[in-house]
Amino acid sequence: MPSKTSLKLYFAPGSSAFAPLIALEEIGVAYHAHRVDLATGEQRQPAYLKVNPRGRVPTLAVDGEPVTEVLAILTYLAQAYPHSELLPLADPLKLAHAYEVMSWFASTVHVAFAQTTRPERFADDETVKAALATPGEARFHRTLSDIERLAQGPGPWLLGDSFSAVDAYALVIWRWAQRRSIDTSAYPAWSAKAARALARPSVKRALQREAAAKVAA
Ligand SMILES: N[C@@H](CCC(=O)N[C@@H](CS)C(=O)NCC(=O)O)C(=O)O
Repeated sequence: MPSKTSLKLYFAPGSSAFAPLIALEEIGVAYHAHRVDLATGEQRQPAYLKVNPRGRVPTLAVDGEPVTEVLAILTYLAQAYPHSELLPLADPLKLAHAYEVMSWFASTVHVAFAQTTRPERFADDETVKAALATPGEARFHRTLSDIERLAQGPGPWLLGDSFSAVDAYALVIWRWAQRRSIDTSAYPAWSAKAARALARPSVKRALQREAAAKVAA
């Protein structure tokens, strides 16, 4: 059914859109990658706001119909392309644990990171914005320790035996930690799982796709 579906991913390099980019590469389906230039504020321009009124990436347009939010996009891809086994769809308890982790990534880890990088989301006053950075950094660090505990679970991947959307989403956070020059060797179990994920051909292709996409392609 979805083989003829047109898929267009609006993304920005280094953003949370990396998770759906990896998912698309895992699936092996044809898609168009449209880079949104966050630095120049393209996400707040009328043309993009028609696609995603919240002015954020990622957005996946499915036959022209936009789906926003990382979690929703990963869910769509996992269900529309079950051969990719991006989520343990047949095991309700395992699936619940996958959502447990991914919704925590979206609601807590991403928000802690944004407190340091996008203080304008939380306050208008410049003093308040500056004051948010230090506790945001501390909260982000605490979430990384939580991911390390998660990574200490059995198996080569975060959900155990199989690579999943959870591993793809965790790589987003891994890159954010590196971007903030955090010493990731402090998280040995997560380091091993992240290195294994980074070695996957799909992840390598996603990185190449990010690097190759031109603004407004
Ligand atoms: N809850 C959203 C968060 C999306 C989000 O915050 N994306 C960031 C990039 S990681 C963004 O678009 N930032 C641009 C901005 O804030 O102007 C999701 O999970 O998709």
